[in-house]
Amino acid sequence: MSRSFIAASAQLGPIARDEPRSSAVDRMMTLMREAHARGASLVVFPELALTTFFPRWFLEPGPDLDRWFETEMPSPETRPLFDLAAELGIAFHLGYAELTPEGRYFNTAILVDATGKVAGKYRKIHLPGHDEHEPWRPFQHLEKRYFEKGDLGFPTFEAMGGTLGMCICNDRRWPETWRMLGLGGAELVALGYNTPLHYPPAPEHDHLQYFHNELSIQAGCYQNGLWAVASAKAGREEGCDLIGGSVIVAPTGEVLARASGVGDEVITARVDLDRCAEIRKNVFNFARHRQPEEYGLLTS
Ligand code: CDV
Repeated sequence: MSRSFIAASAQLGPIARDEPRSSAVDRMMTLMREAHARGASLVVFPELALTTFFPRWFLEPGPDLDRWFETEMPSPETRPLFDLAAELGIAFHLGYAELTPEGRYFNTAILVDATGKVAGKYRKIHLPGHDEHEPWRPFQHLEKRYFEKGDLGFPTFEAMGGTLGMCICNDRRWPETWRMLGLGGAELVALGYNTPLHYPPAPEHDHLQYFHNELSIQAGCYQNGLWAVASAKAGREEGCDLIGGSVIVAPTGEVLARASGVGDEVITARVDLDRCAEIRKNVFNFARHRQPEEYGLLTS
């Protein structure tokens, strides 16, 4: 497979609380068709892309919570997306809430290859927010309550003629995420996010939300010599504004494509995985220049 291809980020606008998965899947199929028509062979959908961002509400354990989770993938509701991917010959990345047969809850993303088969899975490691109801907040962020820390590490996968990795939303702010993926050989990182415009514990930073999104992704790409395709769930969702700003970033840290609005939107850019070497053979040649014996504090 060619190491040079067109990648798409498929940003989603808001998903209503009562919007069925079939509607979100229909919207994603429309975006997948558009990405394909624009020549893309990979399309990246956001974090928790099948439903509204439910961690903004305090929910009792049991059916009120479990209804937001997928117990199989594909399921009857998501199967059409997999079938369309196979028909078009396009790979995709999808974020969703996963409830395992053992009763474990994860914030998960999968990479599905161009034949519609799951080629890789990642479970979110950096879970933001809080684990108790905090009534002072205008909306909750209960990821720490509803999800267990991912148990798969930061795996990388052979796909798209190269090596791909994934991370999810808050993970993108942590240099450790990118370095683990870079050390694992990732040449492209797919990621989705739901980032509220208002951050209740530090509202003085609200105006920096778009900047911090790009800063984190651009730094991750440059410092590890890899590509990123980052996709937002955006817009006013159940009264909560989520940033857009989906981007495709090159290993040089340059933004090659950026979403312009906060609705459903496809952006594309040509990705050449061989361009990772521009950085990896030079300033960030890990084997030559890293000094891991000096980094003990990072894991102690
Ligand atoms: N879904 C997220 O992980 N959101 C966080 C917010 C809460 C800061 C983020 O890092 O964008």
